[in-house]
Amino acid sequence: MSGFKYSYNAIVFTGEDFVTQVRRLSGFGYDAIELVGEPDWYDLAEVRQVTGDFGLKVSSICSMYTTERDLCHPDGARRQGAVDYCRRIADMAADVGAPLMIAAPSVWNKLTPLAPPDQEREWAIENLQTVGEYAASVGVGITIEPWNRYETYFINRLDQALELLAELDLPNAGVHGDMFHMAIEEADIAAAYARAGPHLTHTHIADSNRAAPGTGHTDFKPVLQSLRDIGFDGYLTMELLPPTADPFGWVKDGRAAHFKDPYVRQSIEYLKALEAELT
Ligand code: LER
Ligand code: MN
Repeated sequence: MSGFKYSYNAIVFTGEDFVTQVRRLSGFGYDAIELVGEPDWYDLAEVRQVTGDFGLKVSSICSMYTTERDLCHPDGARRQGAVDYCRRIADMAADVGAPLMIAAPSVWNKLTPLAPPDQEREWAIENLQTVGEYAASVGVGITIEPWNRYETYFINRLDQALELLAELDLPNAGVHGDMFHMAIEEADIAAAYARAGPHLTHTHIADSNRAAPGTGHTDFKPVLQSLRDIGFDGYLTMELLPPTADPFGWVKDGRAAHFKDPYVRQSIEYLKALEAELT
């Protein structure tokens, strides 16, 4: 059995030059970087060049679902804007050789529906289908990410994401389990991953406090064992964020400095040590 592949979400590196980001991840033994789904933040030719130089891959694009990008908004123009945004992200992924883009059926901080929930669900399915077909046409997969109840009213657990997936006709689609959300919403993270089985195509890894593995109260060993047992061959992607509703503020003013070298190093060392103990 080959080892896990490790990636790191670059959101906490925002503002840093790209070479520094890639050099750090490569230096600490990562296989890949997850880019922020803001195509205008990157020079994609530079991304290809620098990742190639350092032997790093782009694992995925973490789409950013702001209120303007709601696939199930009652305003048709807004829904179309969201589809257009997702198409740009699929193109971005294809341009940098990333196999996956993250898809969320609704947007961050939408805690109650703006239209009858069944109607919003229908729009979400219709538009995920459109986005997924486009992504397939450029060789990219989509992976559906549930968020906890304080970030969305819609899809909070992996079983709900699997139900949504079953309503799509997309061979390139799967589900994505973010351990921070799962620590809030799932009864048992390892069991939820096991139930997703071959449909699990991506993970966001974090401890219960959304900090580096080993700093909170999540028990990682059974979770990693579960991923090993289902033959998960996607990326273990750290998505670590500061303990605040204003993560970008912390990143900007330097309060998130420990999410760079210290957490980049601690995360992979902690997980690789546990990985070595798996059966
Ligand atoms: C994105 O990957 C995520 O997990 C959400 O919490 C974004 O707000
Ligand atoms: Mn996430």
